[in-house]
Amino acid sequence: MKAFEANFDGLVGPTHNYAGLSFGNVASQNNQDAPSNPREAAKQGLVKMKALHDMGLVQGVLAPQERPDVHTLRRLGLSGSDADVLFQARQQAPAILAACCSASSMWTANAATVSPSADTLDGRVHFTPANLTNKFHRSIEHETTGRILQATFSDDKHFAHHQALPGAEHFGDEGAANHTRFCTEYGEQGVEFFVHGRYAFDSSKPAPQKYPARHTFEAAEAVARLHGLNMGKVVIAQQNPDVIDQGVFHNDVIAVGNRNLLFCHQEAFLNQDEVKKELHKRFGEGFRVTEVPSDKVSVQDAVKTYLFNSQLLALPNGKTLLVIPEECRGNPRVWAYVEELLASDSGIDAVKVFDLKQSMCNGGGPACLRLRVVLNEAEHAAMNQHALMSDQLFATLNGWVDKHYRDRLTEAELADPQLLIESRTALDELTRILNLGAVYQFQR
Ligand code: SUG
Repeated sequence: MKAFEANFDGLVGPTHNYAGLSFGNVASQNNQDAPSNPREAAKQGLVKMKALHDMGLVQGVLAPQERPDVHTLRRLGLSGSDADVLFQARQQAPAILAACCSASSMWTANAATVSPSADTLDGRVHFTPANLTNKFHRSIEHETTGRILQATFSDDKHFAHHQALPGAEHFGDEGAANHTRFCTEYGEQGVEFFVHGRYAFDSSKPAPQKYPARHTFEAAEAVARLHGLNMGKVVIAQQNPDVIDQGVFHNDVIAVGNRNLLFCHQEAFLNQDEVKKELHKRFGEGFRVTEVPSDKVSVQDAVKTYLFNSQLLALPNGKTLLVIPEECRGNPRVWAYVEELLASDSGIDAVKVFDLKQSMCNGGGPACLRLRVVLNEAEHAAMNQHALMSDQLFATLNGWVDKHYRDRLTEAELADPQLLIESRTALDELTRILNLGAVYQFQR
């Protein structure tokens, strides 16, 4: 049966702000306290989704989360009315309040790991929401993420949903940001490639010194087991600890792959030659690697421009498109390299640039904003059709953003009880637009 890759982008939530929450993510730290523009952020994301839809690709939308998360604040001992909880949090625990207001679920590359039905033992598409344990503001996403994924892919004949891994740092799991699937045809068995930052149960192995390694080897192995993957078609590799220390907090900041192509930086992996050999061996004939040398694009430039946080897309005509952020065009070395890619036999045929500045300032590029789900025609027909991008949905969501979103938000305003009311009103309406049912705690 014909299969293809669908992209599910996270819709930016109404509380999008810059709180400097992600140690090890250089952009997040550098933009702490800058005012944000949630309306513009949401619209920049919608423009990308609509453009991909217009190219003939299957594009979906995943709803944002309920923020401020007063339920978590209550678990942490803040009490009274919702307004009281916010007020007290601002007085007593402003950093925790900021964490409970983050719109970070927009980066759906971290929502889950997804294995297509062609790779799994029971022939279903498997989803494991990522526990995101390394960052408190992200560790509170997975329950609602799981509900949104179930509401989007609800037919258990086709879709299997797992619980997130145990929420201890030993099983730190950052989801698809550290997972790539290679294949010849989407509907045939592929090679699943998991990348981790450290070993939790083996301290003899190398690890970064300055910034945290968020994802463990043990988490990667556990997800491969849960999904019923054929271990002969799985490669698990370690990220180069030195690049984590330079701000590569997820593998998708330094490598991207699709079909038979891995596009990566020369310094992406520990023992890179071995990793490439292993991928060639498991994939068989036709695997190729386009490796970018450090003297053309430094790790620093990769982190600044997010060249590798790109989407490698198979267009309906079979050509490969690279979707990159505007920051790449603004950097002469990176842009010269992109031009070289297009002029050479790189496996990349075309490039499209998007302005995603609102997300980029928090360290989220085009690839962070999307979760890839390979679907065959039957699975595509079985999923929630209301979550699929269309001319109509694009117009509806733009109108919805105009109606509910602010065009400026600062950290000082996060405790404004009106923001909570605005956010819940917007999300309540969104669940009807996307036909999700009661996925939020305030609706249950
Ligand atoms: O987890 N930033 C996100 C960015 C995630 C990018 N995703 C991928 N590479 N796939 C993170 O670090 C910053 C929020 C703040 O500082 O306000 C933040 O959470």
